Amino acid sequence: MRVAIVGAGGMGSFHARSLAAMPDVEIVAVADIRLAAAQAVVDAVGGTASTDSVAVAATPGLDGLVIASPEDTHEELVHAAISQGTRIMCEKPLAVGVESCQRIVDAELSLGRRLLQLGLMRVFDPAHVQLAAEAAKLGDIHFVRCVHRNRHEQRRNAKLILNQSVVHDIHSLRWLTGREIGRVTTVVTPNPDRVEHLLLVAEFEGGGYGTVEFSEHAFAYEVTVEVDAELGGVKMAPVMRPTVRRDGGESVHIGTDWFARFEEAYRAEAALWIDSLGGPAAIGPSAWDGLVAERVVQAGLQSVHSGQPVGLSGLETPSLYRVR
Ligand code: ISE
Repeated sequence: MRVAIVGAGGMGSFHARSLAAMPDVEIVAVADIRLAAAQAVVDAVGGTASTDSVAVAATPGLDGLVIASPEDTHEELVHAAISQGTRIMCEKPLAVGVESCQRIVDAELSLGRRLLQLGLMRVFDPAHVQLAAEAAKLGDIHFVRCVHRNRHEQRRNAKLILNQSVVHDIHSLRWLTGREIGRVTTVVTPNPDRVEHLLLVAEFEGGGYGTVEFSEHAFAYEVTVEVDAELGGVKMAPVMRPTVRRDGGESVHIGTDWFARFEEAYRAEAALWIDSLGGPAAIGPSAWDGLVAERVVQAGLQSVHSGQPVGLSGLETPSLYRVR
């Protein structure tokens, strides 16, 4: 499989290394606006370094393209790859703005084929998968609580936090319940330009609530989910970590970055993608999931600014996207 990677930051270089370790995968190009970053990845995995991401995305004859560049570049890169019929693994968010996401969905709809797998990789995380399997046995889901703690140094605004981080939890809410979100209320502290904490309350179509509690500068990186359902509830299993006993104390190191926490999920996600390249169409989280999540993100943002709940009009899922 001839694969190119656009974006040589943390995520792009992680994907490049795990893909290069798979049998039958050849990394043919790595693009980044910083040539040195692209070259550093090429030095580790092979291929050619470039600063022209769009040209790399539009390379004829690729089996797959990984898009791990900043989100405002995604739309152009996705269309460049789609124009060549190239399969795509695109990091979340799909794109910024509902219209951009809609144009990507429209491009797949007019092809009549899914080419894109979206990086909403919680669905590959063993702890999430176990939780989903148990929740599915407990009847109607009434409530889902997602807690997402980051340990970021930088200060992000509400738009970036919703698009880059909370988008994962929005997908978890939809995936776990199989329901769409009909109304969103979001509050932040201390203010939308510099968020420390964000609380998003989602009301599902057909009943039930979900919450996302997000913290930007927490003590560690931590993602957990709890579900309450008709017959009981499920709490996500704690990640297995050793308890270290030393100097009269016991401690568990939780860690501060998502690569370590979700390493297995990222690898499973990439393995599924490579496997799917031998089949007729992309599987896993889709461009449609990206569009729906972006609608919730934008509604959430509107709510942050208006202080009011924001309703989302119902959408009919096109048949191309009905099987997940
Ligand atoms: C980061 O970009 C990720 O994708 C992580 O999964 C997420 O938990 C984190 O909040 C984001 O900043």
